[in-house]
Amino acid sequence: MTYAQKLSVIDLKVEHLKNPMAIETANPRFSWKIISPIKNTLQSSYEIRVGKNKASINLGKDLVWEATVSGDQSVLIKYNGAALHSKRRYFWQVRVKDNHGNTSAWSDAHFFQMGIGAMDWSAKWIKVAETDTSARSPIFRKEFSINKKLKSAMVYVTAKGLYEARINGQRISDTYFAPGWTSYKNHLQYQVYDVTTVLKNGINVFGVSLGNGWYKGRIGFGNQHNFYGDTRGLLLQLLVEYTDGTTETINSDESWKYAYGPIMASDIYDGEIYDARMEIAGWDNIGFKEDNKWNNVRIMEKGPEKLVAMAGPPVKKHEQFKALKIFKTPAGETVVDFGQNLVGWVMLKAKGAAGTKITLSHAEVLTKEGNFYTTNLRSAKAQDIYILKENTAQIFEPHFTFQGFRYVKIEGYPGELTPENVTAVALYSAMETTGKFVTSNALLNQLQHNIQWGQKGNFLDVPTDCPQRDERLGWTGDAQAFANTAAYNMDVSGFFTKWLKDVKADQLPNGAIPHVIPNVLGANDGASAGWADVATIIPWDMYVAYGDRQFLENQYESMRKWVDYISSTAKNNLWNSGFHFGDWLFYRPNDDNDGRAAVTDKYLIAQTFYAHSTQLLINAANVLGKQEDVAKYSTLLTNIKSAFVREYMTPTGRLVSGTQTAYVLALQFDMLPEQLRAACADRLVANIRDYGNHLTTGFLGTPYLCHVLTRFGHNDVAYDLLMQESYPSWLYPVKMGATTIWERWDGIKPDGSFQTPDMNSYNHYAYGAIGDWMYRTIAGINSVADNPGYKAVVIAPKPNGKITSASAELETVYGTVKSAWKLENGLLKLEVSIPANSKAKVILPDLTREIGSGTYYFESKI
Ligand code: RAM
Repeated sequence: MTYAQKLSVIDLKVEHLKNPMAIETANPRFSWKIISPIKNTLQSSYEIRVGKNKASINLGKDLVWEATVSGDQSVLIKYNGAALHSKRRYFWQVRVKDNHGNTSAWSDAHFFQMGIGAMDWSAKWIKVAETDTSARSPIFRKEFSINKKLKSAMVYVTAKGLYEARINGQRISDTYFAPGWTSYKNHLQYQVYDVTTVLKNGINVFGVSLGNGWYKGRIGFGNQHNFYGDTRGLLLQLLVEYTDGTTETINSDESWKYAYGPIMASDIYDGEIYDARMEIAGWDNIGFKEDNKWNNVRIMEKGPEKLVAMAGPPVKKHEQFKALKIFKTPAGETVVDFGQNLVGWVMLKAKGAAGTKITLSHAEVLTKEGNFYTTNLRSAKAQDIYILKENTAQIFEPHFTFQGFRYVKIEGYPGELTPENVTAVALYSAMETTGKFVTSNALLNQLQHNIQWGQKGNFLDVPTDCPQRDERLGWTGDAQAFANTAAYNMDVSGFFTKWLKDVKADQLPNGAIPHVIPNVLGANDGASAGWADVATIIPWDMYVAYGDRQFLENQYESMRKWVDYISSTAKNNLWNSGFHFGDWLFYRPNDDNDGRAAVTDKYLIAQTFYAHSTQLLINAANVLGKQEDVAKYSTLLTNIKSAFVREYMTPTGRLVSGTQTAYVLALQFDMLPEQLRAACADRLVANIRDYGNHLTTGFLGTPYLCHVLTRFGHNDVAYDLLMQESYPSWLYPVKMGATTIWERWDGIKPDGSFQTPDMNSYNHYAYGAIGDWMYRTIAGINSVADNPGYKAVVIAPKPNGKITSASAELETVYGTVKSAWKLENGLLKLEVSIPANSKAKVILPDLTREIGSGTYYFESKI
């Protein structure tokens, strides 16, 4: 929480990003936050100026846009000045007036840089001369001179595969896994790095290595390689501006040289082999003469892909973990425990005789006997191998692979392995942490921790189902289930802006949406209910969380095509055909004599998602003012619901599948006649009680389960489920020592044995979707769809005696929203903070208040 002495403007962003380096739109949008020591503060007007020079912007000189606008809009204001030029950096600042008559100082100047236009690429794609079949990483090299005083130097770079770019022996950025994973055949991202302070006067050198990555490496099922292409390539353009006004361009072209470096093999699933004996000393620095023996590169044909600016946050290194314990397992293996299931890699320090081979294998769990267990990684080797050169201490880390692990088995380490020699590093997309959630219950706090780590581990450039086995794909069902929770924990606006472009790009011409995005499973796989509905669900969720209409504008056609696709396959308004995953991984006990398995009819599920997607399309059409579509799809929605009632419900409101998921989806999506809903909710409760207060839901029912219970007056049952510690429940894995969310409710069974290794990930965020209910209902922080992005907040905590306090903070686009309560002497005591330029409605059991910004305290009967 930021406290202010006086009215000020902070956190300036352009297109959700701080000082972005490559803006693609002609009218970028500006956002800022306002802080004020006075309650009920609203912006009454703003002044904005955008100029070419940082030094003169304060003087109001060299401006391209200057505007004074009344009103309280402070988020996503569209640029409306002179045409912006590609590659150019612009500076901007704002000051605001408030409703109390105060004026802030001008904010610090921030910048944004325009991307490089398609016509401005003069670099050529380069590749190795031979057929690109070597597992080794090629390294490319080029010297160039800087002979005048530099004003600025920007490198634009991308690759087919993954690249690591260096200048004069140093990595040019702390971004990893660039250019990121997109639907490469449609669009390929480039990155921009400011190297003005890196370049020296005189000779400089580029050194770039390439890895297979998602582009050419193993991806998807069935040992599939070369999915996007069989040849790695590099495209690099350095644009230099001198202080005398002249410019120069250094391009990847036929003058570059290449060789093969010490990365002997590298693959996302299998890991990396690095042979230090193959290092070429000085290859990426000046003064290296042996490149006269290197090969000349070949020029590569440009592909069909469009080069686009990076839309989401880059992958970076984050937390580091020291070894908690180094021990010998009963099987006699040396294993390091880092105490946290995480995604990234291990940095290893080693020194030994040349040729010493050290193997690092990764695992998420140990067997009940305490042995190292990798069967659930299936065919992913997930192994990093380092081969030492003569006796010098070296620090190793992989380049083009990542692993999901808590434990690392180390073989062949020379000498004694001590904690100083091994450090685990987490890597994930650099999203700002926005949510904090703490209660009086330690297990619940661990659950929140596990949800956050499930997110960190699976938000590595695309939202994946799991980060460790031979899969790691952008499963759409998982992503839609978790998106709301994700938007509480971290700022995922940029992350999903990027990924939704791929949803749109990989949507099939008939409107079906593949199971995974980017789609590497083939064009026939598509349109599973609850998976494909990602097309409507995430754009809407992001609109509500960030108040950004562009999520709807950009995706509207894709949303509409998806709903039209369902309609085209439906008969009499029933979506009852095609393949569906159904309520994936629902409760399915082994001994099923009494019909305890909670199997929900897949077409019943499909019908509810047909309605849900149609409703979201109507919502989007309303926001965008498409009244014809509102009318058209509202009629469709009525028909979908009638068809549901006809086909799946008895006249008294019993559903053909009497499962929790069936009742949850029917109630959540308003499928049932109003007068029957309460009775249906009672049936849901009876079912839960019958299972001894256990949930039986899978991927599709789980996200809505507690929401439905709370909405229909059974908040106590929602808490019973949440606080349940025995299988199946959210806290069961916590009790079993989980540090992330598991794919299955019983990934480890009560007797310590494992579920089937065919599909048993210990880092799978889908069931973490309960986080949304925890923020919304326990802490009570809600965005309002008709005033989205927390411009209006509803604070409505619904406590329950099972926990005595809860506190959450959410960094919204307006600033920090806080809701913290405790139960004391039979009273609910609540502290609420609302950021300036926002407002809230506080709803407690015995009071309702409208408040403006500021901090407030309330007491209410429980
Ligand atoms: C498996 C994973 C994934 C799920 C699909 C249907 O690959 O469990 O999370 O979405 O199946």
